[in-house]
Order: sequence, then C-alpha cells, then structure tokens
Amino acid sequence: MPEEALIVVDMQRDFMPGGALPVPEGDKIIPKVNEYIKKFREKGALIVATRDWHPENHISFKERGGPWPKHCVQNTPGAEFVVDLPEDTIIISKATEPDKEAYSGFEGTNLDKILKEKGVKRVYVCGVATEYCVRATALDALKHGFEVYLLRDAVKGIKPEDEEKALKEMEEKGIKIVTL
Ligand code: VGL
Ligand code: ZN
Repeated sequence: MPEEALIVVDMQRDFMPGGALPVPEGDKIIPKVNEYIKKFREKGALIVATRDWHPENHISFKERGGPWPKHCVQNTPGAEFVVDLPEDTIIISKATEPDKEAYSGFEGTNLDKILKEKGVKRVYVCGVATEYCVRATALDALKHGFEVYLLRDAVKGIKPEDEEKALKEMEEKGIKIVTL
C-alpha cells in the first residue's frame, strides 16, 4: 500500500498564461511538476490530479455575479491538463455543480475516502493557484488527518503577496513547506 500520495492541483490550460484565468508564470512550474510526478511514480506513490471542472453556467463566473472569468468548463480545451500524468492517475473533478463553488479537492469529492482506502498517510501538494485551490486542498488534507507537505518549487500563486500570506498560514497550521 502506498504510504504517500502526490496531489497535483489544477494544472490546466485555463490557469496558464494565455488561458482564461491565468496564473502569472504558471507555466514555469510545469517541468518541476512533471519531475515530481515521475519521481513519486517511481517510488510507488499514488498520483492524484485535481481539476477544476465547471459547468457552463457555474456560480463562480462573472456572468453569474462571481469573481472569476469563465474558466475550466467541462470538456473544453481550457480544462485540459498541461502536465504528463501516468495512465493510472486518480483524477478528481471538483466544483462540478452549477450552484456550488469548491476550491479544495476534498470538497464534494471522494478524495478522502480514496486516499484512506489506499493506505495513504502523507500527501505532497503542488500546482496552482497557491492561495486558492492549493491552499484549500492542503488545509483540508490536514483536517482529514494526513501529514501534509507543500512542494514550494512546484506551486504558483496569482498575487505574490497573497501567495506569501497563504504559505505563512499553511506553515503555521502545520503544513511542511519543502523542496525535494
Ligand atoms: C482556482 C480560482 C477559481 C484555483 C479555481 O484552481 O486555484 N482559482 N477556480
Ligand atoms: Zn474555478
């Protein structure tokens, strides 16, 4: 049973430069994330990839009064992954219902159950955006009783000052900020 899981958060086209909701320099972490995927795969860890997977009329979109431009609509090119995922990657789709927002990969999904069934104790988190979905996913992992590591060189935030704040908060709450 794998004791460890790598959780790759929302590495999707719309969050990259040129996409609908770009994380500045989000593409710069792609090689690092791919490296971590390979490394964790080689040591037998479970690979999980979360994806923002919104319906056309999602509540978080500006046309519905939400904060974000339309992004990561289900089955569109903008929702596609931009990293190399092994075939047996566990894909977790979130915020899939029109009226519910979810930043965390644990919210409204069976991620906790899957990890526990597989015997996972420690999770390593990378991806985008640090202060939104990465933060929410890492903090939820902690709440669900996992030991949580954040891969500092494989995350990217939307705003540097918000990213810093989120990193500090995560550290204070017991998440270990590391580079491997
Ligand atoms: C995200 C804003 C809206 C994220 C998702 O993946 O961090 N941010 N939807
Ligand atoms: Zn979203």
